[in-house]
Amino acid sequence: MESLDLSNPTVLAAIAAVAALIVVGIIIGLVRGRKPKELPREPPPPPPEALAEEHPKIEVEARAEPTQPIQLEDLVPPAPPPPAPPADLGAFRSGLKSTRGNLISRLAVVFRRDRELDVSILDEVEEVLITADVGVHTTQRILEALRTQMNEGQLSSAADAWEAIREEARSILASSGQGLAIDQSPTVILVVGVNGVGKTTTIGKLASRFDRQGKTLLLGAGDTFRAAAVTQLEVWGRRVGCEVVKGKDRADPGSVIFDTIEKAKAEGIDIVIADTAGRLHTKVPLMDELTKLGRTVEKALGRPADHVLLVLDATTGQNAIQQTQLFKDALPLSGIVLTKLDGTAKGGVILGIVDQHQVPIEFIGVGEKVEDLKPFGAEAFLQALFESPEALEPSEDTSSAN
Ligand SMILES: Nc1nc2c(ncn2[C@@H]2O[C@H](COP(=O)(O)OP(=O)(O)OP(=O)(O)O)[C@@H](O)[C@H]2O)c(=O)[nH]1
Ligand SMILES: [Mg+2]
Repeated sequence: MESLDLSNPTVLAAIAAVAALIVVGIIIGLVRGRKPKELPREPPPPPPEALAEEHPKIEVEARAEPTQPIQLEDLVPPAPPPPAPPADLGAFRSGLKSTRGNLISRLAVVFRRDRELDVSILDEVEEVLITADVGVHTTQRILEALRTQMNEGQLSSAADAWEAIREEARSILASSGQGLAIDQSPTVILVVGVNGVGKTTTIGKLASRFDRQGKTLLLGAGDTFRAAAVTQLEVWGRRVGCEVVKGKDRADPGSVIFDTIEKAKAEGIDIVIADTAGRLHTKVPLMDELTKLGRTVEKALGRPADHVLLVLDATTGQNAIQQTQLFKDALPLSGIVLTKLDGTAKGGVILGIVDQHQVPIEFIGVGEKVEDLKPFGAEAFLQALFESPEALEPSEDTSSAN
């Protein structure tokens, strides 16, 4: 075997190349054989849903071979729309403007923001509620609720006490504003109340409301005390386009209402609304006459009147609470219409009437125009009356207006 000529540069270069190859091979072997060092790992990519939450615009791809890209809306239910403001809130706001000045603004002064809550505040609340015609009975109920919650440590701020009063009002009014069921043909509505409270006007406004709902109507001129009362009802009848049944001058109201119901039955009329007198020309007390009228309706209809609406004038304040008692003793009242809330500061009387007599408010009158009769809505009433946060700001004018 021929020996290598180490002086030959070609041979030397070949040996160097082989040696270099061997060294590289050894290094690679060493590196592969070593346990790999733990390197900090990148976090796994977030699931598509998480990406979608961070970036709502990103379309989420389904993992398993989607045919259609899934939209975010498919995964996240849409947010509920904000609650709509109660119907007729504007009318309640303007109708209760003076009451807010009398009741709420004065309460706001009692509950001024920086004031410490202690039992001495109750005397001031009592004075405001009483003078705002809420009535003794209901004032005591509200004070009792405040006292109990204070003693139990549930009220820590003026805003809490404010909310407690509002809650008590809400619970008093819970049964009001359910609406009049019109599910009999004819449905008979008897309208009662002392003279001048707005009975005939309310009948006209109600008739117009039902007419717009497509109901057929017949009005009964049961107030035979004044000839003008019949004429007034006839004017409304013409305006609405419905007939009015009337008797002779000073006729027996019962006979007029009997005839009205008979006619409505014969003609398939949807609704009978009967007017009544607020005072009488006979020696018979009004309440006895009304009780008798209730029996007459029952005789003609085969059942008691479907609705007996007591009309009360809000400007009479406490008197309205007493009137409710008198009429309640004469007839089973199904609801109250509180008129003339516009321009009176005595709207707080609503709470007293409903709380003391457990008769619901069904409509309020906030003006003389036909559209000024509004179905009572407890939420609209509370919102318009207790509107916050400005309701908590003491009002400049806290004088009691009427
Ligand atoms: N401002 C205002 N006035 C009203 C409202 N409701 C009725 N009135 C007015 O009150 C007055 C008396 O209304 P009427 O409907 O005649 O009262 P009534 O109870 O039928 O009276 P009598 O037939 O005498 O018993 C009228 O001038 C009406 O326009 C109301 O909600 N607001
Ligand atoms: Mg009248």
